Amino acid sequence: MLKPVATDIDALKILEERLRWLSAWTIHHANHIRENKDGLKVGGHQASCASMTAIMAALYFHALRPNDRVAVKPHAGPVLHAIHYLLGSQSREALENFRGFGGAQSYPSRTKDRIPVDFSTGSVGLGVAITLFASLIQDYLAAHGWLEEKDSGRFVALIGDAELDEGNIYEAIIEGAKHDVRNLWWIVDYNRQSLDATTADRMFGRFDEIFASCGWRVETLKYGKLLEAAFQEKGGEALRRWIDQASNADYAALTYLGGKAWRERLLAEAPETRSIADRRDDAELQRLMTNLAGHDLETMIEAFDRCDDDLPSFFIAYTIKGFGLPFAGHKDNHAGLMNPTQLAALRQSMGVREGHEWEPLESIGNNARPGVEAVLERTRIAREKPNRSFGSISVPAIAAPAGEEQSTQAAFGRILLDLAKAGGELADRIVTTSPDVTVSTNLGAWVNQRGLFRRGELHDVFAEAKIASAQKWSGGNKGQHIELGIAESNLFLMLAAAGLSGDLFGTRLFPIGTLYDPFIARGLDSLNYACYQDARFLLVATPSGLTLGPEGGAHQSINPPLIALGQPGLRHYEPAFADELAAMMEEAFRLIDDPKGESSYLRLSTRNIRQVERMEGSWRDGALKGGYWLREPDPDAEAAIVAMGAAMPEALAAWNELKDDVSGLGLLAVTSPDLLHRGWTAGQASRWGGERKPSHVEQLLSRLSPTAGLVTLADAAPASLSWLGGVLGQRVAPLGVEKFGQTGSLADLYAAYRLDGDAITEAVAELLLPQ
Ligand SMILES: Cc1ncc(C[n+]2csc(CCOP(=O)(O)OP(=O)(O)O)c2C)c(N)n1
Ligand SMILES: [Mg+2]
Repeated sequence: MLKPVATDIDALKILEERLRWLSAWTIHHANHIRENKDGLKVGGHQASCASMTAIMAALYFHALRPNDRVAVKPHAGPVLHAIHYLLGSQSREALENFRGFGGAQSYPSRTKDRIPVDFSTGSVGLGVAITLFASLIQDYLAAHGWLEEKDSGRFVALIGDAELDEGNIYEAIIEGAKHDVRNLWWIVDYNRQSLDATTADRMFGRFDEIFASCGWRVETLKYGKLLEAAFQEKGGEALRRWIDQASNADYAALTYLGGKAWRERLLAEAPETRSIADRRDDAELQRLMTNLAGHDLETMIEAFDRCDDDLPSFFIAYTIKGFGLPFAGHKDNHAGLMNPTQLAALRQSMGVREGHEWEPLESIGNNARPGVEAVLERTRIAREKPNRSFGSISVPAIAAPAGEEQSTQAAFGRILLDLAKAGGELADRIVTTSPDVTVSTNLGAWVNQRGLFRRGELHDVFAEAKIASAQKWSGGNKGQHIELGIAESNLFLMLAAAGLSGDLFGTRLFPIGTLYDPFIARGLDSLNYACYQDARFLLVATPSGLTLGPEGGAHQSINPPLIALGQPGLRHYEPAFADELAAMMEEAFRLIDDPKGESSYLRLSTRNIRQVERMEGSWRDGALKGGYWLREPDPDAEAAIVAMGAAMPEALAAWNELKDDVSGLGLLAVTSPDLLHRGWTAGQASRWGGERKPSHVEQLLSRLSPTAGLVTLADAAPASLSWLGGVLGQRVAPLGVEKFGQTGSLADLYAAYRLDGDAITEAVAELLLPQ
């Protein structure tokens, strides 16, 4: 462990003030000085920044080590930019263009910002929790010999107090406790203000208990040094008592009102504090009463230095929202912006000359400068964005499992089993994870081969007692499956963290997460969050749709293909056959390790399907692009059946039934509405660029007559495929599921929801009727 360095407190205080100035000025500049071309409010959060500048100064300029990684509270983004500006790694141009196109992003962004951002933030709560999963991934890499213990770092989350209302935080700490998580620092900017108002007093003391009961060290940092000293004066105990019983709203309001108001209130409610108040003028009293620990650099540094071990630590740093700004403590200050007069007053009070607002070390006198520069020099965080690690692992060809009849879910399990047995670099880099549905999503055979991951040994008590079971449940340091509790948000955050392993640790993993398709919705924002920061993984959602028959409506997914259609960074594939699945898995692995790749989502089913015979291999290319003609149409055919995934047997049966009556009838197998749609829009865009490139879907559909009718069929929302009519203006009869499912045999359900042969026949007939 590296020892904490001694830091010059005076220099830190100067840097803290610089951060408060630069963050406020960056936001002010974007709102009041930069030309506003469209009249849109630009916005920014000066109060949320000022609340954290001391915490961040102590952290970045003192406590952080080179391998530590931080998720910054979204609304403190400008403070992070100011830190890098002082370190020389952020440009003035980017700050001048804060919240503008190509400028510093409003909330720290891994992909869009030019400074190194360890974790993107924005949707509150998620940035907090991902640090926990990243720490688990660090342990995983260390246990597998890909990371030396000495190169490991701490994972830090800077948290707004209202962020603590997000449930995903508690799901995460429960999971962390199970895995004995370590090397975590979660630091709460406890200003007791949210967006709308001040926060509930009733939570006082509760957060501490929750974290402590999950095994965390809790550091409650309430008073700064000035207050601690005042408590030693005559009446000091009364002052402490009064502060401790003050409500959040009262404290905030008095902060806003200032010294005179503090004096009146203290004298009225705690007359013993008179001598403390009398000895200070209004400005000094305001300074004293707002000297909470989160604004006191010494207190923060001592706390950080104290926690120099790997125990997960929860710091509650009391702060004032808008500290040092004219709207400090005002309940409406969340999005509040200083007006030009207020900004000018702040500028003058900080000794910043007009016209010199952007100078990094403006207002720092010659005596102080060397100390400040030395602190900046010694700061140990990375200045440059690290290279992303891609292209290091070769992905072998993946063969389809044999079997005349199989489900895509079973084939998925089989492919992983084959990989596990065959071994090789890809197999060794795969890490699987599942929220308590490992066995029921067919990961069991893989886990039997590769074991569960645990720091330390996990004994399979049942196996040791010789109780027969198909599933081994033992593990240890070398295991490759991380079992999660039933919290889908945690699954996605784990995939996000594992999917960033190449970026965070320089070692690429191939994460595969499984869950039931309908429960994607449970963790949707976390999934979006994972994609937003370009984490790479394979999501396998199974079973899906009505094909679960007897499981009933609560488990039959309807809309995930639509979710996937609208989700950037995630490629949806829905195979009908095992050979398609094998091709898609190979492609998904390749995409994980490709700089221009993305994550993939496979929507699978437990329905056993008779496999088709392939005469030649051209289907594969089409399947990876989103679709291919499973039964070729005649040129200019007037009708085609278009089907996806598990509904393929009905489509094939209907095609056989109708092919003699409907001349040239084709059957289009759609393997990815997502890719077809993307290709279509990209084709449109290329047209505006002057070069006309017909997309894959246009090429497929132009095999039919322009007046042809399409019967689309999906065990999912019909809108997944109905849009195909818009590509060339062909008519569509969309079949699919639009109402909640229920229990029943597949035949019953397909009849009731009109996905069966009769429905297809009727739809084809209707399309062929003269218009
Ligand atoms: C999931 C989500 N819901 C709502 C918001 C909108 N929002 C942004 S900040 C905020 C309040 C944050 O308060 P707090 O966490 O206490 O931060 P601070 O007081 O430090 O600004 C809200 C509701 C969001 N960014 N993310
Ligand atoms: Mg707050």
